[in-house]
Amino acid sequence: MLRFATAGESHGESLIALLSGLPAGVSIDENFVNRELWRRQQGYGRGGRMRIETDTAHFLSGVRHGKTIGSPISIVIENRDWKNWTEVLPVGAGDPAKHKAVASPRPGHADLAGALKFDFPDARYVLERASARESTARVAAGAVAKQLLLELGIDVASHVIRVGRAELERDATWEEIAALRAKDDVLLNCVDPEAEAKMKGEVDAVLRTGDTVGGVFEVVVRGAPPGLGTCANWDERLDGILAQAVMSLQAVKVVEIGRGVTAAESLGSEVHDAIGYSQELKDGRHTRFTREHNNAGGVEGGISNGEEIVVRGYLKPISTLRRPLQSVRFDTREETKAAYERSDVCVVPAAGVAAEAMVALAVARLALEKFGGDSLRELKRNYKGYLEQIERF
Ligand code: EPS
Repeated sequence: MLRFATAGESHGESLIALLSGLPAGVSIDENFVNRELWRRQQGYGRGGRMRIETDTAHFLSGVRHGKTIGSPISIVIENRDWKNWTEVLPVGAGDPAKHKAVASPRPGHADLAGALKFDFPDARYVLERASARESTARVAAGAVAKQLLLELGIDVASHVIRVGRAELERDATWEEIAALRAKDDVLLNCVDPEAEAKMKGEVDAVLRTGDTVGGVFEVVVRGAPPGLGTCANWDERLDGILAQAVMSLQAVKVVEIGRGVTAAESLGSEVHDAIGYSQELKDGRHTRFTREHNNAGGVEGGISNGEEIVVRGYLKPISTLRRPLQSVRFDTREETKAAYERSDVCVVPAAGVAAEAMVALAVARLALEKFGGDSLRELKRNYKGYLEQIERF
């Protein structure tokens, strides 16, 4: 079973990803992993921290001579900022006078709920782990999962479709979305320059007013076969698994599969994707059954149906505000302004990259469960047999 976990605090020494259950023989390109980490750091509206960090994956185990060997993969990503925090956030007792407490919880962050839960009169320890910095480790693990999926011809990409009130008002093709990954000047990771300029305007407006802005990203999986996930059990349904994977990302408040949100206000005849048939297997498709459109986002009955899997994440605005909201101090119970340390004002493109990682990990897990194999050769043989079966269906 493909499993992964992360550890590490935002301003601790490093972040860690531990990934097990991958077959042996998958080529791992460290440059690919580091490019994914770089992509997560980009975007217009990111804060000062991204100028400090150059996130780089250091593989400790599980990969030898550039290939997985079937043992657990551990990856360390150094926090360069740690050197500025050794005295204020030491592992040992340190000097309490130098500790950097956060006593004015930020509305919207984990500060208050976490302080109450863990019994800290200081939100520092809570925010250290709640921070979206943790998604760095997910992206490293996801980059490994993506390399496995690419061996099966399955690719995952994302783009931004809304920032604040600025929206991409047309559909994007897979080619447009996939091409964004090669860009070295990521602005808002939008396929349409005009829409992207409007999105930038939304970020500029909140930069001026000391506020923050959220938005919507879309993750697309290309090349997935029909049959991942199952209608048999509630906790094995693909849509439920994708929802948890993406909803678990910091600041994501809604996960939509396909056109789920607008489907709620539409008629059945307008929503469902009429079925056709074509003798020819086009564009790397695995089934001859075709669809009029893909409002289902590639998932029906909790099972992938062979169309592109489309998952959208709706992000609330970042909760650290330069013009802070009202709060109450933990120590004196006096009214105060919420704590402010440097922060991002918009992270929608970065969240999209983190969501790609989560979706890749979920799809890789389900593919391994369905096709199995301790080596890539065995997995590919099993996969080929299944594809032949459904292509003949
Ligand atoms: C982040 C690193 C953090 C923030 C951001 C995400 O750096 P710092 O707290 O040192 O400025 O930029 O954190 C949050 C959005 C959050 O809510 O805590 C990163 O690497 O993505």
